[in-house]
Amino acid sequence: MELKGKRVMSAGTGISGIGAAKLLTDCGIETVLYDGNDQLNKEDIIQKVGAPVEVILGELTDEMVREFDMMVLSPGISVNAPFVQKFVKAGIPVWSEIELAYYFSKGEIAAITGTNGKTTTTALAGEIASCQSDSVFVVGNIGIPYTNVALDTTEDSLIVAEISSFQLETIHDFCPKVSAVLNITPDHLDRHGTVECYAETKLKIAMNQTKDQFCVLNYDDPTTRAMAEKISATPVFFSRKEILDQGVYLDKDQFVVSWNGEKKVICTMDDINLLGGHNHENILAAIGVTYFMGIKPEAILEGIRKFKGVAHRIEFVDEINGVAYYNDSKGTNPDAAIKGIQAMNRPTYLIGGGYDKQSAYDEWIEAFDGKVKELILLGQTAEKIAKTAREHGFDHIVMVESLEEAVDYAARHAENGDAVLLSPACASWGMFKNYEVRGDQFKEFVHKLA
Ligand code: UMA
Repeated sequence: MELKGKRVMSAGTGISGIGAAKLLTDCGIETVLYDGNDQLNKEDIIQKVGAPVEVILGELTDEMVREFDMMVLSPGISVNAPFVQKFVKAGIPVWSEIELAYYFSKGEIAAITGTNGKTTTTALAGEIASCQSDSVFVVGNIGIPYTNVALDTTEDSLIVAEISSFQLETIHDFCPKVSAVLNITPDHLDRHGTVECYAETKLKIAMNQTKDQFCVLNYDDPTTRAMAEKISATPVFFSRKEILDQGVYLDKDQFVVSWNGEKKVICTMDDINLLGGHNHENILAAIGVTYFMGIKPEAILEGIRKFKGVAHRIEFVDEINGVAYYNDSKGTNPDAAIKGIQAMNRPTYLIGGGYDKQSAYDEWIEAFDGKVKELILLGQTAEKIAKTAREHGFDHIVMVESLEEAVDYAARHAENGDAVLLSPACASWGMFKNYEVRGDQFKEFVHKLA
């Protein structure tokens, strides 16, 4: 589709909507920014774009909708939102901001999705790619809209993108050289309805790929393993439990690539800085992604040695009076939070709760494994989590109104040798702008204690 001469709406005025509007205006395309929130300030929005764009806030009439040739959708807005459905019904194309960035960008793409580990895997794959190429862009759900860099890419660029299910809902031609689906556990069910529908949306990452392209899949996860049957790309399995004839695997302390009869040891446990089985999976996946992007084994090893992890993911904050504080604000669903509590090796004051994504918390509570001294709950899901915890026989529960109160409570009660872990098992929305703000505030409160 030719975009020149079209009138395009960029829906949402978060970083994605602004990024998309900037890209469109930079390309000389008539752009209108839209947000359903009529309390926003138009001047502030225009200033963020840095170019004169029209801004519409609040209700959209059918008449207004008909004036557009296309809409670019921010990930935070569901394709089922009533105003988006007006576009769909009118036959006006709706593009994910990822699709828009893809349309304008050059170079080769590695696109990584999955329920958990995608930020760590993306950041690591980016670090590795940077050891071989001077033109690497790490973008997407990780926090840098792909649209922000699309015009800076060249034929030689490597784009490493973390892609969420939200961003995949409205892709059309988006086609990475290497895609990856790391794992699937229930998440975002408030938006996707069922886990089957959520998994199907995730698999769209490979829908345009062909045999000469690759899709990296977790062999140990039955859902992603079965995906190999449904794709046209060449599947590349990774496993930390089994030795694979063809794929990437952990053999005792060695990370190995085995492909077409050739075996290469990429690195050993001594080379890595990330702890926990889930991180071994992330490393295997990042090796698979970068190896099939054409990165040389020496550069993969160098990147793995350099990489120290990402913020908000079981991030050590400080030790105060013998109590260790960890920020796992990225633990935005029960499965991610399970990894958080599993990584603790001390009695733990666990801070949880937040926005309700209709998750079940049973497995998270079961994973406490006698380690949780007290569960400190806040937010919309506090009552639901408390009820589930009691059903599982856990009743050391404290309810608080704010994150600051949670940190204060934990600091007053924790003893030398304990840990305090923020790992909410819930999204931050409603109380915080995003998980980064929640994690930053947690760190600020902890630093104040010191
Ligand atoms: N809005 C409407 N109508 C609606 C709903 C929302 O107009 O019906 C407006 C809101 O008023 C708001 C905007 O749309 O102004 C929402 O924008 P957004 O939520 O897409 O936020 P962005 O700042 O653009 O951030 C998005 C991702 N956010 C979400 O997917 C919710 C960021 O992922 C991502 O980093 C960023 O794009 C860059 O790609 C965050 C996230 O929580 C980290 N992701 C989820 C996750 O990791 O679990 C998927």
